[in-house]
Amino acid sequence: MKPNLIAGEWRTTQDAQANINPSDTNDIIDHYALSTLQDVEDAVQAAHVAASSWGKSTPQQRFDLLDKIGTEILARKDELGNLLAREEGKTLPEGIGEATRAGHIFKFFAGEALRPSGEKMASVRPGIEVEITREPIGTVGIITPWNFPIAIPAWKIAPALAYGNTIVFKPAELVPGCAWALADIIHQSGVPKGVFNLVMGKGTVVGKALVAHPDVAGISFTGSIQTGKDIVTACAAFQKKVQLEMGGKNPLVILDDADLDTAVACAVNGAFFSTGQRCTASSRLIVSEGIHDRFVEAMVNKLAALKVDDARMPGVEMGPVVDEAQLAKDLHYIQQAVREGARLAFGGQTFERKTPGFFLAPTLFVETTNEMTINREEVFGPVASVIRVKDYEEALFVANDTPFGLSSGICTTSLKHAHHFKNHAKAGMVMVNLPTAGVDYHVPFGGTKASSYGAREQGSHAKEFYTIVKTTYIFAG
Ligand code: UN1
Repeated sequence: MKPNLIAGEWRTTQDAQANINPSDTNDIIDHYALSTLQDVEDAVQAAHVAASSWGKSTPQQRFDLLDKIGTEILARKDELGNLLAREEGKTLPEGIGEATRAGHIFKFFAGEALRPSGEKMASVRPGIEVEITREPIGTVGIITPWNFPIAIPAWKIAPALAYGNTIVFKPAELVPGCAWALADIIHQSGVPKGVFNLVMGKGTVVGKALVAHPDVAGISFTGSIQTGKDIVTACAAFQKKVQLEMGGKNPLVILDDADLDTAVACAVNGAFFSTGQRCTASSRLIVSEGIHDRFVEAMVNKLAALKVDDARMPGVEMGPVVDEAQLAKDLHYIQQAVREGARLAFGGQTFERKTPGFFLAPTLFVETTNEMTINREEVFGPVASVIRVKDYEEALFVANDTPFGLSSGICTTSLKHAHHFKNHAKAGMVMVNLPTAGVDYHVPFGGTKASSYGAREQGSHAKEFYTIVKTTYIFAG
């Protein structure tokens, strides 16, 4: 059994959970600790005790730790990428790419640790000086989803450490493998006892206890909308800082003047890479009528040629769905779309491969309206739908007509439309001639409306959540 990391020690639990490969359900990667409330309590206590000394650690100490972790992740990116592909079902290149991203994130925040920011100014009163500095918030609970098993933990853990916080990390139950490997790297890199704790297990046990614990000062969560809503309500009652990243129903607008190859490449990548299991996935393809038929034909040809199989097989372009429950959810949405009158242009069915896995064909609907359930709710699978529109104005209206606001894309060669879209898209991120998914690691990430809540993640903006401002007045005589 792979144990928890609590107060600098590896601790097993009585119960364990199996980590199953979604490309081959006969392949059990390992068993991982399944924590009790006592484990959470011990981890929070350890983090709480460690908070004062880590909060006063020097920028050099933090730089050295984060830099070492980043170096180790990058040195082991192939192995970590392989583990990621095996437990989550991303293709091997995607898995290695994600591990590389995690390494870069630690390197970025190593640099950030050396850049503590502050201001000093005169008071409005004579003889007084004012200083504005930032302090760590204390112990943070980090709760992460299954779809980015190493990058999302990295982009929460690295800034938490860089800005002087201690951590209790609860990874998604479906992907404890990468979380454990990352914890092992952090431990071996010399993180002081109690500064970083790993507590694996169920959201209903571990997550819930972290949210309610009085010694946890903040929660950073990425995951489903319902859980996010529950967390924000609970955090408000405890006056905790909270940062949420949740769903998306991201539009990709394709105008008549778009370069067709670019549009198809953006749509295939955005909607189907990582098996569409990204909150930034391009699930609504909003296509103007002059290019509509050519676009749909090119998409269908592309999807027919897409190689879907075991995530680690060479040349595979799309791996399986993550598990049986997610597959059932995807199929439910597909059936509902058909019932509501959407026309299936490609896919819609599961299929068999050599190994028993959760394989679903890339699925494209056409003749859909923005009111259909398939265009309102997040599927989180390899399913996209085309919405035909008259012109740019209608496209912009439909793009913004959603409860979500994470990422919004447009394919066009018109500077006028690209510029207007950039200024009027109601989303936290805008992509021009790029897929809605796939972001850099050194700039802020986050959305508007139902997609996000609280301060932005990533880049130097991450300090807004992981620090609190102190204003000091000094009477200098
Ligand atoms: C990306 O598109 O590169 O859960 C990142 C998600 C997002 C991360 C997307 N939080 O899909």
